[in-house]
Amino acid sequence: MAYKRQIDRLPIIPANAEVHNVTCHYCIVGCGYHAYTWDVNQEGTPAPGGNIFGVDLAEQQGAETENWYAPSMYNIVKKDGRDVHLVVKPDKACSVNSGLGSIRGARIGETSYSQLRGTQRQRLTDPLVWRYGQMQPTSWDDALDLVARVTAQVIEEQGEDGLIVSAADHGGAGGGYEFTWGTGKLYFEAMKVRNIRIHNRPAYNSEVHASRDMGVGELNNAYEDAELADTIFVVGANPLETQTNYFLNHWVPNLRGTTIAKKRALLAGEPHSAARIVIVDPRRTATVAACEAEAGKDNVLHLAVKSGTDLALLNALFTEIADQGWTDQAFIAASTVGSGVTGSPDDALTDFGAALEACRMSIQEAARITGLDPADILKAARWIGEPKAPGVRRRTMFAYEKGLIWGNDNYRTNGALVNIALATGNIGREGGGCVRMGGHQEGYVRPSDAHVGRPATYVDRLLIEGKGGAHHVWACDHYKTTLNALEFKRIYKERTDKVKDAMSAVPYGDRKAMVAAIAGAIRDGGLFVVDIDIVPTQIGEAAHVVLPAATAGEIELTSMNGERRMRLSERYMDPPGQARADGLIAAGIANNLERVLREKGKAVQADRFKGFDWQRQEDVFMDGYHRHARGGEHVTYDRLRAMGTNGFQEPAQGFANGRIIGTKRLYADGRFSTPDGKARFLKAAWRGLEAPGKRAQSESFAVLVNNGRTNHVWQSAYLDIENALVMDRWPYPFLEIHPEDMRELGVGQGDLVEVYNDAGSTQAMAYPTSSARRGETFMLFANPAGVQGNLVNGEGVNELVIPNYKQTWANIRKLADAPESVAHLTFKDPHYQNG
Ligand code: MGD
Ligand code: F3S
Repeated sequence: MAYKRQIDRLPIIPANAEVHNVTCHYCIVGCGYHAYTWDVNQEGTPAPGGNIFGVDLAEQQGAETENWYAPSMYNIVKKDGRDVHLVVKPDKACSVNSGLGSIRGARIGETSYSQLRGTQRQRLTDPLVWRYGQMQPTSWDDALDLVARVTAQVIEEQGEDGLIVSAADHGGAGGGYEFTWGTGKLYFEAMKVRNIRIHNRPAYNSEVHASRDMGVGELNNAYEDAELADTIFVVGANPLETQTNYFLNHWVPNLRGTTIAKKRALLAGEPHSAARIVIVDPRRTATVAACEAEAGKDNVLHLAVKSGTDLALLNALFTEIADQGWTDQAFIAASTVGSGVTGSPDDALTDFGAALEACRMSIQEAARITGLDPADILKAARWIGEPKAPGVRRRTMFAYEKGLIWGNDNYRTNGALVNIALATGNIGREGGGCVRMGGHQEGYVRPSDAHVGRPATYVDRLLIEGKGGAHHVWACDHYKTTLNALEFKRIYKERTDKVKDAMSAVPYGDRKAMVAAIAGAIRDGGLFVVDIDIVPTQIGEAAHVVLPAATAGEIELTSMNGERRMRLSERYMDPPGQARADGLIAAGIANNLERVLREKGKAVQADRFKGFDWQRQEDVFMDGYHRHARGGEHVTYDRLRAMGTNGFQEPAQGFANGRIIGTKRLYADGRFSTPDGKARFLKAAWRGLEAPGKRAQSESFAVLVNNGRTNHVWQSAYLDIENALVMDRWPYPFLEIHPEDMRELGVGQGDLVEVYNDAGSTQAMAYPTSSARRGETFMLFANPAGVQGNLVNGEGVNELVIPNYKQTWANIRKLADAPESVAHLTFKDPHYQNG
């Protein structure tokens, strides 16, 4: 049966409920919410004085009323040890979402830990250690002592390169600036760890190196720019499903023409109309369908490129725009480097003319490579660059995400898009910007990572090769989110089992013998793993110590969204059991390392672990962000609290009249993030499928396995696996296939299929999709019940170790008829339709 919440009555929020500022901890957009808590034995009344809304709830409320909440926003949780009602509800006054929720954020309430209502009961509550053949709960002191002793032993035997670290670098649910500062101070200041990687990729690197090298930080505009743009040009992103309220609250009004009055007021003296949009994506997405419905088909151009050929398209657009004279010569002269300046060893970073020559591509050639109609490429060039009236430049906003970032030739393709934005003078200007759409919120402040080097170490390969002795894993699950995932898992299990077996052979209480046994197993190729997470993960099953972290709502934390909007998300409930903030866990590891090193007589080494005497999140923030972030000196918790759900846009410029003064858009003064303030263009010639093995795979296997996100599911489904709504809809990762391809394969809707190639195999559930192109499938990524990364060969990375997931080819065979767990599913086209 399809999912039902079975709730017939919800309590009214009383007038005296406590109100807390909350930033949705899921995606980059960072919608503003309020959390309301009040004693479990109380409830409000319909009378205006008896409820938080101050209205008579006995009367019918208007269609757009704020005076309600949904069952998914509700729970009963613990606060300061007492049971309280909890409602987490979108805030209409937040400029990001204006009261909109998403299918993810509007469930923050029901995805909270509740012993009374049984939600998220899988949360980790106590430190766990491998003891007598299983994971057993223990105290923080016991667990941290073991972590410190084994880590110190590994460093003694192998140096700091023997310690491998996987650490998230995000805000939101990942723990915010406090998380990155805590872990950063531990691994980059007290230690100089080089073998470190980030949560979603196998090395410690930027996903947008090219844009940064060119002097263009990747989050450079304001969400308002999507309302002011004449054209939005978006590559490899599906914002309706992945940045939902940014799309609904800022793009759609512009596409509908409802922001014209705002445009007139802000951009006087220019003609204005509803925006046009160009979407570059090999498949027809929910975003394409929604744009057509909202803007009308004539204002939407879907460029369904052949997978991985964006660079050819972008270079042809750059060439056409330049040849037509649609470039902004004044901007190029004032804000970009002149000829002869390079700034990169291979001359790739350069001036406009040299870059244009290197990138030059004809429309015909691009049409051949991309499979597009030449007339559509010309149309896109016009929509981007053609002046909207004589002498009045078109305002074009450029956006991209994983279809580009996790696609073919990341560095050059990223640079090729920035080339067009710079050439048309569209960065630092209202209605412009060249931005990644982003994933999760950001919250990065760490000591210098310069020692990591470039290219950074391919950490997952090191682990597969048997290198390293200890692995600290912070909020990552490589089993679901790496490439070459089957092989990774096989070797990782083998190595960690060696340590488990050694541990099982000595009494746990004999610490000396235990550390010696672990060290012996490591010398024999074993790996000792400490997993720090909020929930049990698949990689966590291999761990020897598991440390329970607290998450948003349970601790105070700060983060910024896709327009650099920083907020303080306040604590409104208790963490489960003994769970602690990540920053404080990092401090615990540091304090224990200091103690153990002193015991070993290594005073100089021990001294490096001083300075972790934090008691609260705010201490971590003041030590990290306040002292080290650009403009951080103006920012404190109290000031942020006063700025509510709107916060300010980073970097902070000052503090006046009780408000932090922010920065609406970067580069508005025409100066970029380079030593001389001038942006660079990039020589980015097309070179086919760049990552090793991709071309051969494309020629040897029958179907493209394009892959990515869907609206319901958040990341690797780490909270969703215990959420009935999501699991009811997607018990298995879907594989969208054209119905004719299904017929030829003998596969019916909901059947389980094996997808396999030279790198590995995985499984998915067939979902007939008539808008899919023949031979091109789309699989839900990073799913616990079928890992797409199993199909991506280990060499499938660019020269800076950014994985190429999107270009994957494989064969398909049927495994089983649709199981009972999918019998209730609808297989209708999920896209919203015209008319
Ligand atoms: P994806 O689905 O990974 O999401 O946000 P997006 O990048 O929007 O990929 C986007 C599109 O890339 C897909 O539609 C795919 O068809 C297209 N694509 C594939 N190959 C190519 C190609 O060769 N060229 C082009 N031009 N396009 C291609 C990702 C973002 O989403 C991120 S990074 C995170 S961390 C967040 N995760 C997330 C989530 O898990 N669930 C939901 N619902 N929202 C999320 N928001 C964030
Ligand atoms: Fe949350 Fe808003 Fe994204 S509600 S999931 S931040 S679109």
